[in-house]
Amino acid sequence: MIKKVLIANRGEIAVRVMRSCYEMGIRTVAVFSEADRSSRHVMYADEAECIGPASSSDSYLCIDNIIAAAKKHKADAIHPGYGFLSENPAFARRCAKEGIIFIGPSPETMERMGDKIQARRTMIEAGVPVVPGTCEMLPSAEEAVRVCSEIGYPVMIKASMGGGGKGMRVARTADEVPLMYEAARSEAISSFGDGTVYIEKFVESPHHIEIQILGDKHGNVVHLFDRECSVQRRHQKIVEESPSPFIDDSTRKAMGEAAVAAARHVGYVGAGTIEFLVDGRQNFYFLEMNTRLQVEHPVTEEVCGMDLVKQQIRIASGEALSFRQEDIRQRGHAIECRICAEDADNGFRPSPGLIKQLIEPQGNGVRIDSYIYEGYEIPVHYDPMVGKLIVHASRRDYAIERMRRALYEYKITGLTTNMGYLRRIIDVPQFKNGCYDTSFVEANADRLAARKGYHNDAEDMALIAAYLDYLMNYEENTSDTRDDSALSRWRSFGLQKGVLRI
Ligand code: MV4
Repeated sequence: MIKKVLIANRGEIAVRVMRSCYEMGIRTVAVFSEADRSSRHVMYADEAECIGPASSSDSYLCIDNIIAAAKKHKADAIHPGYGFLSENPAFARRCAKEGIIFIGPSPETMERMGDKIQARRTMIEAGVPVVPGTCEMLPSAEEAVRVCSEIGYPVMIKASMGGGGKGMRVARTADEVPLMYEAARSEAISSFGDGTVYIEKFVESPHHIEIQILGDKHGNVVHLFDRECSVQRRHQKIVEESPSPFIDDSTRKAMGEAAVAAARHVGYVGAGTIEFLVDGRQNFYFLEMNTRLQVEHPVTEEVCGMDLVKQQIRIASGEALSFRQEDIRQRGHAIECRICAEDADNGFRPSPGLIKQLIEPQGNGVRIDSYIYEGYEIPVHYDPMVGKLIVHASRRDYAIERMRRALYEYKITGLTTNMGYLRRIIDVPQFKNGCYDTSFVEANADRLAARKGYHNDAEDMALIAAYLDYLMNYEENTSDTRDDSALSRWRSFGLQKGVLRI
């Protein structure tokens, strides 16, 4: 029985994990850096321990300090969240050595999936489709040219220890290969200390679709269907949804089965994600396996009606899954928007600062996983994501309307966030009709940019009129004298412009 969990993380995910712990009667221990003393995950925990200075490498990435905190507070288990040490096999191994349960898969599985060449080999063994390419390391640029010409152009040269877009280059002709080979290699060496690269056929404008899986210690494996994650910018996801509006039910079924086969083949224990590239004709190829809980897990929770953190904890305690594949259904549609303290109009520069005012959306089908509060100062040292807005509705079009409503209800002042950018995304026709792939953000860059000089005089006048209309009629009420049609026209205009919130 797990009685106390230390959360080796910060921010919204630390709070998210604690919520499930409390519902299970489990005590929580927060760890925090000196920059995080006033962070909500520290207030929310039963116990808390400072593990070092602001710099992540001296605190949230410091295995010794985290283990020391776990021992001091007598934690039975550690939940790593995402990022930081969540996919670090050395950390999982150290937990085992110290007699602490690591809430996640075995270090061997993490190692196997962390090495992309090994992961590709494993998936081929498991009968899961991979992108055509190599499963050996390439000793030289000349060898790379030979292999690429066999595969056919364009190709992608990728770092074996990479992932998330680092150490990756496209070569469209044989001439480009030596340069791209060296570029991928040197980036891999400087980022991962390992210059091993491999080659894949380049899939043009793919969809990024992933399958959530759960495996227990008794050999049971199920999948929790798909998440569409194609709204990305520089390998950072911005909006995710489940189910994917792109794939049909037969592809969905085949991807689910492939993901289960993959997890079974490695004896996967815990929650994991199999990422696939899906081309325009719905051919899918294994890309990577993530051996952690992901940022976008809530959309799966909403449609499957499941708490993934509770499942992780039950699995780690040795319990068998209490449901079979046939018991899991996708109900309705869920969308998540990542709220970030960054300036989308100025190159997505991080813009940390003091939260002056915070009004969060509420109501039917709205969920917020966040950690900020009024008066909180977002530290400069960590990820700019301050929270996630998740909506659930019976259908995709209703979910989009709900997301739109919630994004206009949301108010964060004192710093710049990407709220305006998110509001623009949900109004892009390709997003609305579900016809988008990973080229979406780039392809719609003009539409998504906050246009300078957009507010011309006529529009400013209209905004002022909308606001006066709102003040005079809406608040004063007297429904017998109010011109409802004019009011609603001004209101919807004001809402559209982001001036009115209700
Ligand atoms: C690819 C690809 C096309 N063909 N591999 C980007 C992140 C890393 N996990 C793998 N990535 C890609 N691999 C082949 N063979 C295109 C991408 C890619 C991408 C993938 C998923 C989501 C967004 C992306 C944006 C650019 C490139």
